[in-house]
Amino acid sequence: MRTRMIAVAGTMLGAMGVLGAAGSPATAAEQGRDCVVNLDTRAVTCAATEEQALRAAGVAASRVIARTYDGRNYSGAVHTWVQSRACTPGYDREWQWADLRHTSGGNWNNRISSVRTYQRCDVRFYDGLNFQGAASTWIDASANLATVGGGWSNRAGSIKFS
Ligand SMILES: [Ca+2]
Repeated sequence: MRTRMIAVAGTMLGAMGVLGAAGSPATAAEQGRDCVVNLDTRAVTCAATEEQALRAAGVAASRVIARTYDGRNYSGAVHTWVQSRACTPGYDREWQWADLRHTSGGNWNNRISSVRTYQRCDVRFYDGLNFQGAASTWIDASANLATVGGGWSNRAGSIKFS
């Protein structure tokens, strides 16, 4: 059994929703297309390139546990998911993101087309927000999510990491 606790996504997303409404959504796109999502703090930092976003976030590249891409073959805009620890070998859900509409890098619901994982982590996608609807298998990497069982290109609304 794992003892690690995950963030209470519902509460955090509620707070994020308020922030998003109060802030200027337009600035997210202006900040850049590539975003670093810190699963510890739930902070999202966007910049013109991933390297710049990591630097702006103050996060080492060694902390990356997954990258999700807009395009096939690990191309296009990227979300870089970072955490302070590696994943454990078993599958449950060590971290999660309940609503891909809220990543500060624009609306990423139904947009991810390829994915890579690191640090012993895999990802599981859910069709709907808040882990509703169909779920994918646990995925280590896929250059074309359309080929993953059931077809997962431009489909995920929420993600779990384990
Ligand atoms: Ca969906």
